[in-house]
Amino acid sequence: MWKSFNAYPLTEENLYGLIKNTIPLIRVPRFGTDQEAEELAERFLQFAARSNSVKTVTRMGISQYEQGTVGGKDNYFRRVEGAWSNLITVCKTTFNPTVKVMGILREYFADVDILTEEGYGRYFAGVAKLRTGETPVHSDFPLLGATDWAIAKMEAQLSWNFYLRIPAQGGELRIWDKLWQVEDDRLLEKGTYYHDKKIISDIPSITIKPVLGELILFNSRNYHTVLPAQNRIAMGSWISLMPDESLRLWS
Ligand SMILES: O=C(O)CCC(=O)C(=O)O
Ligand SMILES: [Fe+2]
Repeated sequence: MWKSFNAYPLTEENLYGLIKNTIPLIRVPRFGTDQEAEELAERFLQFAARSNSVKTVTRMGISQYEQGTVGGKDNYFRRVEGAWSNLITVCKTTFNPTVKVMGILREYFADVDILTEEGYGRYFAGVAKLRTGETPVHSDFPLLGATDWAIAKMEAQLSWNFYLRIPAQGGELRIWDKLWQVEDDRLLEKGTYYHDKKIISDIPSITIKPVLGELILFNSRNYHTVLPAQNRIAMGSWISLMPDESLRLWS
């Protein structure tokens, strides 16, 4: 349960607040300048135009859910190095947000790195997403769908998002004060990781309009959604707290 429905600044105490779910989110203003955000967005769009695009979310990078849980472990790890090389190309003239996030986290945690999978190597971390339309209510804490992956050992999962383009209308991030529980999956929409809206009826929430260039961190086990928007661009990954108190990033 959250102690208040406000955004908090980045401090060690507040990072633990996210992990323990006593606060809803952390905002880091000007993680990148407007110019850096715009340049990353431009370069991502040039790139995304050449890659596979789906209807509501155009992605650059791979995700453990899409390419892994759905596509298979070999399929995911076969694509990891290619995804890293694309990310590095896009970030060449600005900075690599994944590396910068790890740098910030190292001020508070001794051991922060990219997650690795035994027998496969490192994961990818840092998916850029162009959204149009609405993102349905969901929770990102894939213990059940990933029992034979290193992520299944995690104790908590945070999400970081760096906002590269924010439309004037819509695109708010809404988070409910409710952590996913195993029994919730009776309300999972078939073949997706989205939950029926019933799961959050009567649950209090916080709604934040992201600001260009800022970084937002939240506990992705809480149900959340992105309200309808056109051409909203963000880049992010997961941060898992592992049993040895290390933080590991992956997408
Ligand atoms: O883009 C956002 O504001 C949040 C997207 C999301 O669903 C997540 O980070 O898990
Ligand atoms: Fe999410």
